[in-house]
Amino acid sequence: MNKLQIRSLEQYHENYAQSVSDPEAFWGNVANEFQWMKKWDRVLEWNFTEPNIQWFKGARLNITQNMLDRNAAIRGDKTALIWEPNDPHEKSLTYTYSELLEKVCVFANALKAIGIKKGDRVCIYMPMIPELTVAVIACARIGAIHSVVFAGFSANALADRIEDAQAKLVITADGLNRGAKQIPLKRVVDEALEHVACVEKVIVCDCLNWKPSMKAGRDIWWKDVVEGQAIACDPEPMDAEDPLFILYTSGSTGKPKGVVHTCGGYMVYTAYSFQNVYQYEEADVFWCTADVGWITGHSYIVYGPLLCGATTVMFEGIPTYPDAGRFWQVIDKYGVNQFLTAPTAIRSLMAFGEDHVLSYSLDSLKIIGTVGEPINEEAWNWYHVHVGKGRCPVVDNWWQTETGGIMISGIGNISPQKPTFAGYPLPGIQPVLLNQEGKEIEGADEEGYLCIKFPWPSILRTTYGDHERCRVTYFSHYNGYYFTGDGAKRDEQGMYRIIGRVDDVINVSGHRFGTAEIENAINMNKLVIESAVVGYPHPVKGQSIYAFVVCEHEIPKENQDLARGEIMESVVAEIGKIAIPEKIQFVSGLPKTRSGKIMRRILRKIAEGDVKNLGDTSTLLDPFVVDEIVEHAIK
Ligand code: 6R9
Repeated sequence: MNKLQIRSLEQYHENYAQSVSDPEAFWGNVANEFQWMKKWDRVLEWNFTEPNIQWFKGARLNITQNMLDRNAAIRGDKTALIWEPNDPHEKSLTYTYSELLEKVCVFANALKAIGIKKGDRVCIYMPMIPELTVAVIACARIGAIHSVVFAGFSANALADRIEDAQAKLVITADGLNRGAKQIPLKRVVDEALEHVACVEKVIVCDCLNWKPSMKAGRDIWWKDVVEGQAIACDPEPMDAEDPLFILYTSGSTGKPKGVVHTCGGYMVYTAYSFQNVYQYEEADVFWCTADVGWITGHSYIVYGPLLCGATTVMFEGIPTYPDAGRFWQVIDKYGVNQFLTAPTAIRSLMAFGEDHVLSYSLDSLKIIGTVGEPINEEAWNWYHVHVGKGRCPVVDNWWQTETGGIMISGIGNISPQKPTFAGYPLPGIQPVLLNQEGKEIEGADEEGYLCIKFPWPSILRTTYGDHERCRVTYFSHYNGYYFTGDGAKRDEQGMYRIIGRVDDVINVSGHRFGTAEIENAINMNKLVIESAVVGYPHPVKGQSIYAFVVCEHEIPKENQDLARGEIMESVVAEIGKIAIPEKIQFVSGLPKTRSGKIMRRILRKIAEGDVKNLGDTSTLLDPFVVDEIVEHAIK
């Protein structure tokens, strides 16, 4: 993929200009670096009204042929995947390109043997073990659509996602390791499947030697399905616009939606963005600490790096186990050259002081990245000074599940860096800032709604089973634009700083939640009549969740902690531990307008502790509820 690499700032500007003046020529040229079973008839056809976006129309390919067969042929003995276990004393594992190809083919054949075909949906609910990566790629090999669900989600959340995608198969494990804890997974799957009818088979990988109960006729061990399978499996020819995967993500309203990415465009863009942002060179080792259950893991642990023939590290553990030096120890152990993590991880490690990071050399590092949420200046500086030793550029990668790949970011050591600024758009990305009226804001030092006015190859195509929802959510706010849901600012050099969500999405430790989704979970509790949830700034998590809850009966002070515990249980059951509100305040009513809309603006101010600036409360149905809420607000 080196041919795709931008080598200077001048070249970046040239490429960017070409990508805007002639996008078809630009992306056609990039796409020519891949293996296609049949080339496209047309590079791009699109409109943002329906929306209908098609890249490389008429082309046929298999993304796994580009990740594995092509690389196995030219660098077969190069390490493709390094797996580092949760426990540093346990043995790590490595797979060369040839070995990974074989593992994927064997499992792909196993999937076929149990009746999984092109177009079938497969739900993957697994620990961060090599089999997860193998399962993902094996689905793509045979054209089955994977839907990976992060293993921290609850049985109900998992059931919703399985049901929505109508998955035929679930792939899971007995349980997972997370620091000093072990967490059951098979049990969660069993519970989820009590409520869904579409699943025919469950493949269970043995990770903890727990021997969970297996349902006859439905559940099969991983080792048994792969037994005797052939080590070759032809890659299924796919249309460029056939779905590759579904990944559920939260928005302002309703239940999480299944974002759909397709084969051709996602391949071209994840490889292109990986190669450029991280300036990957043949002998480099790349490590992204995300979980494969999120888009960052899909694009920058699995697809992007393997498409580029890279060595990618997959880490089972957490940053603080057995101690807060774990990341740095792993970097030294493998000589990691490019490292990507989240601001929340950086902030949590900062809290342990510098000694941990100073005990390791980190000499191998060349580029360090951050992703998932806005990074504050203090964390940026700590990362730059103590991890990057002032020598490695910090690339701040702004993008979304829906965008498939990095959109605005530093490019290695080529583009300028400015703390808290993501930087310039990658070639092919045309961001604009819009004002309230939907007019483009020109000039520097302006803030507005961040939208994109032209498609790029890995833009989402639809939301699974509900195209109208995709249109309404992303393409109807401002005519002719993809709306990101983020606010941003542009400086005089044209660099972008992402300010955060402007909609009802809360970002807790880089995880996205819709306020409606959490309120729905809280309201499931029998004590509760209604609730309103807002985000407020948190020193480590970025944002935390504050819930204002109205109960059927007033809860006496001495029983409030118990009631809080029960409400948290409801959230754990509906979504998972990751969505627990940090603060729960019982209130007698919520501030509503005369038309019945909850005024979140006011609740947000209260949650932030900024009660002097509540703004205009005159349109409230009952202004007195605000006084009561302010008086008992949780500090
Ligand atoms: C890749 C990913 C997307 C939302 C996005 C924005 C926030 C992500 C960011 C960032 C500031 C960055 N976000 N990266 N904000 N700077 N570098 O995280 O996808 O889970 O879908 O979240 O995360 O608010 O809209 P996803």
